[in-house]
Amino acid sequence: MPAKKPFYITTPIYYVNDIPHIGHAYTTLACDVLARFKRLDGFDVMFLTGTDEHGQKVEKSAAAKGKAPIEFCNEVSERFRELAKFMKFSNDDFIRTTEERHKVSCQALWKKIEANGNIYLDKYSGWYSVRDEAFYAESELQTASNGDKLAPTGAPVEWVEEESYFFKLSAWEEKLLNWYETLPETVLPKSRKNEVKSFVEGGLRDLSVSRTSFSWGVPVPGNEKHIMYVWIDALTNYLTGAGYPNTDSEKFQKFWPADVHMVGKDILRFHAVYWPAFLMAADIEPPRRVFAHGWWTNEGQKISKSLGNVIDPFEIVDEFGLDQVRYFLMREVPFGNDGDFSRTAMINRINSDLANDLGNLAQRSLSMIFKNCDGKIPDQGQLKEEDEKILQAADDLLPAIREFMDMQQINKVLETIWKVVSDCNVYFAGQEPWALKNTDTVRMGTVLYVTAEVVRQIGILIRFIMPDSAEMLLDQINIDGDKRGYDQLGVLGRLKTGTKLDKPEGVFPRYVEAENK
Ligand code: ME8
Repeated sequence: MPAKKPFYITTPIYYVNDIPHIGHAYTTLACDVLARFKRLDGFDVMFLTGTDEHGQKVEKSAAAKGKAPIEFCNEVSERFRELAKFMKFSNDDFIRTTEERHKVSCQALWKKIEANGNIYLDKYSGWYSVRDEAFYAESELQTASNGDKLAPTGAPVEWVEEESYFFKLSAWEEKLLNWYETLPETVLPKSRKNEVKSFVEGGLRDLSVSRTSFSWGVPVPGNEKHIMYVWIDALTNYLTGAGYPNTDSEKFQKFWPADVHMVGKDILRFHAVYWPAFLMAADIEPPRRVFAHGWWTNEGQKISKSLGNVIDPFEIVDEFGLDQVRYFLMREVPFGNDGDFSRTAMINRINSDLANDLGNLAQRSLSMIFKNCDGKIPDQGQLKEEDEKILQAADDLLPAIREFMDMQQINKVLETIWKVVSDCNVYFAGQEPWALKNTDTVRMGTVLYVTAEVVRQIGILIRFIMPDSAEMLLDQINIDGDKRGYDQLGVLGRLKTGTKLDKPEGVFPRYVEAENK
């Protein structure tokens, strides 16, 4: 058997200054969905997530809670691991930047960049925002109504003057501009690539990459009073996860460069400008792609702690169901665009796409088979044109959704699948198998066979998005575990006549508001 093709996907590592919210769950979910899809499609996947635990912001948050930084990090990081379990994220590893393996990796990368002549010691004087952990030029700042200077994100800034190491970012403009044009697309969506390109075309200044005014971080090798800038530390997690600095290891050889770094649009510049420049400066290949997704608001409002409208992923999953939330988040918004979380939209998706469309299709067809065909999948019989047409539509799904997945157009994948669900409902209603019960049981068998076959294929195809519900559905049709992949044995195969059904149970319940129950 040929070796499986590797696929390495990463989430941002989340700051532990705050507990996880819907935004963090969203990014990791998108990666989980991509990772599961690729595994089902025969790839050897490594999916990495984790927590970003160093820097001034975390140090201050720990102090505000009266805790030692590491004690504080342990607690909040644990909450992110709980979320991953709770939402059935299939990450292969969870990295914490406070781990020894990561310190070793950061220091090795630093030394390599320095040995290549890309780091020099100077003095930084300028603006810094602890909340954003970012340096800003005077020209980028806004002035608040009280006269205070603010970062473009609205975060407070402070004046910093200290000795600092600098990374020669200015030397990498041309190489970066070339990298953006490497195909297949290195930065997506395209609008984001254009943003990043014009930022680079506007000229890059060297970047301060160490601080001396606090100690919570990775020391600079050879000059330990300097702590590495938290972003060089954080970005290096992607290398650490692949086994760096063991570049000869099987793992590193297999998984580097990463296939997709998934990020929110807020941190695109770090990933699509600084990170590839750091890597190229260390003679390491940059990632194959950075994808920046959009921003969620809550019922039209910016999500923020001060507005008290933070959406807790644990709560919404408890209320609506895990697969329902997974489906909603991936379906509601064109992936890459901003999206608005609203209860009405969530309930509509659950009741219309899941309960009415897919749920009813499965329940009606499988119940009819259970009652009228001795609980077994009937003979396919003689296929008519309309039968062939709907089967062909299902067979065409995999190649179509592969293409969308390669561009991370997750919502398009779901739209494409649901178009076949809806066409199959039209087919089923049009064929009226219930009316054939007393007139033509052979034809009834064909219609039920065809519908069950489409349900089987959809059941396999949706495993990456709604793992539990898909398994329940496939269990009811008694599909073997090894016949649930995206291959000839699985989705590309055919349902076997005579397969015994379990009593069909609705897999996608309707959501009923509590007061109407
Ligand atoms: O930036 N909508 O960590 P962070 C969508 N540690 N996504 C959202 C969101 C929202 N309203 N809010 C947060 C950091 N996110 C750094 C990253 S990586 C080397 C270091 C998601 O805890 C989105 O993915 O602030 C965003 O990029 C990320 O959380 C920011 O997480």
